Amino acid sequence: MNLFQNVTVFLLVLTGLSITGLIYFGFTSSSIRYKDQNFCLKITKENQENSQLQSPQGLSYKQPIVVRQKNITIATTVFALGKYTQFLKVFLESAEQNYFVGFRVHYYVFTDQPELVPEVKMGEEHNLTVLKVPSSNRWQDISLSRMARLEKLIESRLINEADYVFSLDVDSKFYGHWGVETLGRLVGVIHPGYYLTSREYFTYERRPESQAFIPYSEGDYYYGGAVIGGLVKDVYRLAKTCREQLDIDASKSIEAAWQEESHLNKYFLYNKPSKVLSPEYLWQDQIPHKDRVKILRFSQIIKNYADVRPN
Ligand code: UD2
Repeated sequence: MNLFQNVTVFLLVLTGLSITGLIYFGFTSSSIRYKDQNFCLKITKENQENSQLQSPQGLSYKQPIVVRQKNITIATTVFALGKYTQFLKVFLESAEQNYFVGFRVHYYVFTDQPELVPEVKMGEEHNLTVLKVPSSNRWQDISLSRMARLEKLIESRLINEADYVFSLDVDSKFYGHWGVETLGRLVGVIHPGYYLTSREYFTYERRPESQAFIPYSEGDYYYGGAVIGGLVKDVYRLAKTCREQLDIDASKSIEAAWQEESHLNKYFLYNKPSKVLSPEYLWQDQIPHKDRVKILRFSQIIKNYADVRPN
């Protein structure tokens, strides 16, 4: 064999070995893949066999209902004494368009002149009870006596008659929907005049002699006294505590800067509301709202204090 023949033989042997090697590796790697697949298939099959998600017989049950109205009663107290009876018609008529429509609502109207409570057509499952109370010649007394009256009403009736309770100012109008989104254990609303204000400018009671005292370095929000709400037992605790604090102040001849609203703010500082409503839920007609709140829901109507208050 010459050199040329030797090289040819060598190359043929090398090619043969390479092909054999490739076939071998190809086979073994595909068999590994196959084994892997086999393993995976086995796992999947076992999973499927053990799966709780499979129901070969099918699942037979009623289609769930997305929206189900809660079977609840919302008591709503409103005070209209003296000339404030004139606000009842607009308050009630606008409430009937917007306020918990489709839910059971029971209004309790406290007034010194039951004969002036207007006839307003109530929606389905909406009722109104008029409760006569003595007149008062100081508006401050009317405003702050609401806590004591709310406390008594809850004790005597609401504890058995309602799930939630709201106490609302009567000199107001509903402009938009007010529904279950406002419900919570304890509900407060941010006063429309103070939602951009830093706490040292809040009109909290600043005299340490008053039970409503809040120092300048404390406070979350300035809450409006026009809207208080929540579960009956939580509002009861609030009304009872504020009434007790008001009594202590009265025994010391101190009246907080904003009557029961000051005590409410003190209460909310230590007993945080579980839900804080935005000023959409308590605006004032005299403040332009377009650039500030998207939806106006409840707003104080413009009134001349000198004309409507007894003092
Ligand atoms: C603020 C509060 C109010 C209350 C008051 C305390 C807001 C928007 N308003 O409103 O809730 O805390 O300060 O001083 O947060 N009322 C009568 N007859 C009267 C006087 C008052 O029925 O002669 C009742 C009525 O339900 C009225 C409520 O008391 O809505 C509050 O009195 P207000 O509206 O005169 O008090 P105001 O506007 O200073």
